[in-house]
Amino acid sequence: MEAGPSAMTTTHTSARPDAPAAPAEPPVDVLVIGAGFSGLGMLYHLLERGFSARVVEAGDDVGGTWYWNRYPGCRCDSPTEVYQFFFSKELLQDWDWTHVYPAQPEILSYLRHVADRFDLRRHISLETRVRSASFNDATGTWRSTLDTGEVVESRFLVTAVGCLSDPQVPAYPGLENFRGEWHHTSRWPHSGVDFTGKRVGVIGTGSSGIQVIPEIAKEAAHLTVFQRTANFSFPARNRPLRPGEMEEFKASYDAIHAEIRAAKLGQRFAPMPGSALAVPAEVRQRFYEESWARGNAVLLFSGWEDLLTNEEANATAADFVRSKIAERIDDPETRDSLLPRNHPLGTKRPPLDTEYFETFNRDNVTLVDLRRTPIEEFCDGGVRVQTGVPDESQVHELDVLVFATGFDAITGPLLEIDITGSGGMSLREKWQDGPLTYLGLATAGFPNMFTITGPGSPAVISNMPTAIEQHNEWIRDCLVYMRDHGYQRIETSATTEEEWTVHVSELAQETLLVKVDSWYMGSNIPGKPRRFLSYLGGVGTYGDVITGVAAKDYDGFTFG
Ligand code: N01
Repeated sequence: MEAGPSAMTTTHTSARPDAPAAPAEPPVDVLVIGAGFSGLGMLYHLLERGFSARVVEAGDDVGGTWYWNRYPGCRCDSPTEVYQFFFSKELLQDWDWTHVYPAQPEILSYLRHVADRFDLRRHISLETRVRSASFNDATGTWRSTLDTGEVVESRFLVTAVGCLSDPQVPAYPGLENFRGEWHHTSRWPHSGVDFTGKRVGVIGTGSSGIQVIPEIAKEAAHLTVFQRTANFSFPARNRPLRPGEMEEFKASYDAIHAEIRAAKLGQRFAPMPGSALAVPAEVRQRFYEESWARGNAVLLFSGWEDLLTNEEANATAADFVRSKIAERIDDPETRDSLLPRNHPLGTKRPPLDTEYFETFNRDNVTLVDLRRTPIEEFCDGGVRVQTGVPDESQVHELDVLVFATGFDAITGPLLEIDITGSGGMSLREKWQDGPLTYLGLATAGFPNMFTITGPGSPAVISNMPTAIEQHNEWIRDCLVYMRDHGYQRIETSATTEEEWTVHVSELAQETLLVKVDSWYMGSNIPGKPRRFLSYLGGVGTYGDVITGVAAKDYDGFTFG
């Protein structure tokens, strides 16, 4: 085991859930909510710099996204050499990945290994949720109430709650009447689900649906896929790493790290300058063919920079991808429903797949196109859909129903916690028309609170661990700066966060992403303000911005 960070004092008191107790002991420096990539990395950095820290995690183990999402087929779609922590050279050298895109159990093992190797677990309370957190102006501390009834007082509150951790089940009536079992992909039973001989329905064809559908089809007696929006998907072309490949990565990690920190997507992809329309059609076609053969969304991520800003340019790539998808599907009617036509390529998060479209060529798989036959209700036997004939409906009989219906992204997990800032201001009320943040890291009126991968940061538009490490390091350095200067309190202002939020919005308005409904826009959640939630300037540029803020004595923040 590598020498772990030194043990720090943590403090807590017990209280009855109905009686908000006052903590008796001095506050812990930092309370971190969540023990996924963000929380584990944050904890490592805090302990390493001598802060006391406590992490509270709802799951019964660490892992975050990779703890909760255990559905068959679940795997990462960032290449393995970039999807990991870079904070420890020893960790990078010791850990061997097996595949270009590792499966969920492997990534979970990695995160468990990180927790053990750096002796992080003794600072983590598992199976515990933070119900509420409120800032006390008199003491300048946060007081957080856990679902155990315990109250934890901390000088700083850091949310590491993930961007896609608040799963959503559609509100069609009648789910309580369904006789079979149902599961959300993000709350998958640890014991697995046996589909053998069963009639299974999957609702949703985003990244999760596109991964789980081929796996269920191999096992179920019959699989019915309920599709509302046909999706562009790219073949992952996943494979085991070749002999010597891991050694090559290990020898190049410094260069890989520098590359992804400077890159727009935090990945080893870089868009080409110029317009897709400025080159001859044959040149475009050749590039698209070569990219397609490489797998992943290379065509989009390494393609011309106007693919996501110019509809005509985008159409050249979208037409190409549609033609490739069409080749993979035998039945003309099914093909017609599976071809994405209602949004430009890349405006919804592009999934990677393994044999997704080919799955619909199987005899035991049926596609239900919800644009033609919408869901009416869930019923005891399964899912009732309209048929297109007035007053006529049809029930798809099912034994198991799987919801791959996504998340209340980015703001959902934050607003699930009842967070109250200075003067009793509620975060839910403050953000009711949409989130306001400075750099996606802080929000005015909530002193000493940092939001890892919060709204207004690149996060979901990038390789998540790259974005997470940017935030982990920035927060660590900020706390060290405060300690060195004897500062107790940090906060941003309403003017500063307004300027940043407008900037984030202006960048988004230049793209096609704001024109479609997606979870990026919050439009998958009824009633959620429709607003692009992430920073599109890129991880490299964003890194320069937040480093520049720190270099100017945390420009945009005030200390007390
Ligand atoms: O969720 P989604 P997800 N009736 O929101 C449909 C990451 N991720 O869990 O498009 C019927 O993308 C909805 O239809 P529509 C990744 O960032 C990563 O798949 O809204 N259908 C859509 O088809 C990803 O983007 C990985 O019309 C309904 C689907 O459900 C993000 O997580 C793997 C419906 C939801 O798709 C979320 O992906 C998995 C309704 N009422 C996830 N409501 C990897 O890295 C929703 N749908 C590999």
